[in-house]
Amino acid sequence: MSEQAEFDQLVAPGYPVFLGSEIQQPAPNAAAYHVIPVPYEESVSYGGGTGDGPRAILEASWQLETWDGISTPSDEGIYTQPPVDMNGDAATIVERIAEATRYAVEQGAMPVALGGEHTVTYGVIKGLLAAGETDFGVVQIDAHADLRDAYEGNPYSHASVMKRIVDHDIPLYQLGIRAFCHEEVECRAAREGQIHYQDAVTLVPNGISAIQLPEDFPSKVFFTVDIDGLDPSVFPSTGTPVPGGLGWYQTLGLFESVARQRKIIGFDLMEHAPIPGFHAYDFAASLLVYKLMGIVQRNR
Ligand SMILES: [Mn+2]
Repeated sequence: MSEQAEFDQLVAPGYPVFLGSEIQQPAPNAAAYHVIPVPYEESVSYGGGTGDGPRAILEASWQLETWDGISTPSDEGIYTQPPVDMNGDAATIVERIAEATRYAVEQGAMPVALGGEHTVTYGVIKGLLAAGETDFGVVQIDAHADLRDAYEGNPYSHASVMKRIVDHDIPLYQLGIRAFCHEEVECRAAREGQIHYQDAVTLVPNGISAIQLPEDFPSKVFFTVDIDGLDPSVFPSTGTPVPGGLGWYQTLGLFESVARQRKIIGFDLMEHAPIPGFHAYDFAASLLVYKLMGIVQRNR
């Protein structure tokens, strides 16, 4: 594709630096954020294409303004890592994702992972643990609970990622869920006090854009955004879209309400599956990533 020649700052063939049209790639230890591209697509259950998500988000980021309308997150330094190597089995790849995340933390940066399917988040959480992070919870925006112990026999399925995480005794707060199975409802019940939630049926019809975390929720939060948590009218670019999802401003508001109450130690955007010819969704995904950086910057 000849358009690729326009990208003069690449971290690997086809992988432009995030916002590389506006900023120079800083040294890894001089950035507040490490963008980690993870083109993982293995356990897809319906529509495919998440493996192309990180590249599309990075390309679209060259159309962003550095001023996000309120502040300039890029002033703090954004370093884009090379994409995580996707050779090998799921367990191997999860370990590599963990290693990339640990490297980000050790360089003093906040990991910002771009998927790829939601399984990637498990690797990021393992990386935070390996880097010595303790006393953190996970807040999840998603259409699906992802609490199955395994899906189609695969414990590394994107439909099981939150189960892997709560199995590490990490507290979880779920937002926008609207597709479950019985096993997932039972998992929530069995882990009352560990798993909290405000489902889409509560948030969306009532226009709720802020939550109050429980008092005993950890002081630090990793925030995972499955793009299908937003409504398909905003992001049809995902493998398993479900109607009745969160709006754009509602998503930003929910994230900000958490950032005001707790220290955000990283976030991710998963399950973006570009639709060829519809670059609006790639741009929206890159804008969402940048807006979340801005919220982190202003609430630090
Ligand atoms: Mn998910």
